[in-house]
Amino acid sequence: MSRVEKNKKLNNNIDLDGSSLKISIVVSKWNSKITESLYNASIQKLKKLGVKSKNIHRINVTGSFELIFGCKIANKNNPDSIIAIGSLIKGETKHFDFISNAVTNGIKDLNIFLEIPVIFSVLTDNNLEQAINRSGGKYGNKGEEAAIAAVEMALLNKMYINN
Ligand code: DLZ
Repeated sequence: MSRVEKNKKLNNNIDLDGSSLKISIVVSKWNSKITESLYNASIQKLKKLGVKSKNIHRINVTGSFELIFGCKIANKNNPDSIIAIGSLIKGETKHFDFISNAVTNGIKDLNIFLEIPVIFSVLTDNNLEQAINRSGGKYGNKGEEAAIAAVEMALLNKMYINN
């Protein structure tokens, strides 16, 4: 199949076949009820897309701020993509803003400097209810979207490396 044909399929989300992929997932332990829901949805979706259990590796980190370094550790295992999962919930101090900005920028930097995609699956919510709604509640589960992005971007990357 030509690159153009492959790209067309990818753009239409057809045949997202993850069976050849190795994916790392870095999970923050802060607000673990939320991050575990995101993780479980990601895993389920990755498996539906054909990623083999033996090719999915998990690393736990202390909080969302540590996701950046966690991704650097995960990268040593040579994955095809990395999913960073965290949940930041606004408190009464400015910590939320500092950490949200740092994590967003840190993961952006990883996408610039690493040779593989790092998927941003960090919820930034005003309260717990909003976080629940986006991790399996009325707005679905963002972990699933992260899994699709991880497979799609890894395949896109491989397509260009291999051709
Ligand atoms: C300190 C902190 C605070 C206040 N809130 C959160 C949060 O809502 N979500 C999260 O993932 N982590 C939080 N943390 C912890 C920081 O991410 C980090 O683990 C610590 O500042 C130690 O570097």
